[in-house]
Amino acid sequence: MNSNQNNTDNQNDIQRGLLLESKPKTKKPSMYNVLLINDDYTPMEFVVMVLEKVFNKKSEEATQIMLHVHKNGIGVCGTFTYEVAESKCKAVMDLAKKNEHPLQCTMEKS
Ligand code: TYC
Repeated sequence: MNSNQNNTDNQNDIQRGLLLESKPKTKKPSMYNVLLINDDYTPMEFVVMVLEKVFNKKSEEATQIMLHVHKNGIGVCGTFTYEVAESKCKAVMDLAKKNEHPLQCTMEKS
């Protein structure tokens, strides 16, 4: 088969939607750290509760993360895709607001 014929076949396949991607799209999504910020007023038990409820941490790990934030001023509570990180941040801020604590949560590209 000459190259002209081959080309025509490809064009026909494209028109009929038959050609497969030569490279399958396997792009990984960007990931985002969700960070808790320390403050002087939010009770330690409340922060631990938030880490258990929002980030599904067991009480031992939740306590470790809370103490890390308490000592260092900031700490990572988890790494997620953009939409999940955004929703976790919102859940933390909603709980803090509802309970009148100044707890702050933010996210950064990991
Ligand atoms: N520093 C707070 C206290 O002494 C506890 C705390 C920890 C607050 C982590 C916020 O993200 C935080 N009660």
